[in-house]
Amino acid sequence: MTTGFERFRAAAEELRVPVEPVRYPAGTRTAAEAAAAVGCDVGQIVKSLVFATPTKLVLALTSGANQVDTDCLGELTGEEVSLADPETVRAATGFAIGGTPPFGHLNPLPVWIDENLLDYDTVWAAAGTPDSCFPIDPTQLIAATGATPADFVQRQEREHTGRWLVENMPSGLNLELPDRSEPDRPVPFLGGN
Ligand code: 5CA
Repeated sequence: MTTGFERFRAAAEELRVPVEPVRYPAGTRTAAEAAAAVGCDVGQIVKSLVFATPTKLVLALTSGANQVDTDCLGELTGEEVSLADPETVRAATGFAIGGTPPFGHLNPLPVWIDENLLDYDTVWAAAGTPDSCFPIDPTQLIAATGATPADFVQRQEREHTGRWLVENMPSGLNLELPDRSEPDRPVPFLGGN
């Protein structure tokens, strides 16, 4: 029996998408595991998530740093969406959850891609098994999948404090952090809430 790894490689070849999948014995089942194995930012990991609407399935390629906002994805698809169950994912894509690649599926699905993935030169996606990934330029990933870039992820909670602002300033600004023993205070000029 062929493995998901071999089936993905064959499918990519058929689609003429050059890929170089790598196996990681430590496992890449989750985005966090994949990022640790590859040695990259978790935001660079592509989660290939299948969602079901009442009439169809869609694929949401989502940064490992983000969670899908199903209301946003529902607006994009025009119907309510929910995460597909594991049997549906396998039947539609030919691959199991944890190893589902972004393309090379049995039945190609409409694809949306989290625009945050475009911030990176290289992203890493599952290569058909929960112990493999392959690197790809996100623009090539869009070409290979026909994905539409969009914003469908949950907003990150932001701490509106002086410390958050200072820690996230471009380093060139050379601001000094306040003494860590001082409590953080809201920044008045933001009109803090
Ligand atoms: N190999 C990794 C990194 S590429 C991977 O495939 N990650 S993933 O995010 O695309 O696949 C795991 C995802 O499958 C989880 O984030 C979760 O959204 C989904 N999942 C896990 N268990 C279930 C389940 N029982 N039913 C539906 N979806 C599930």
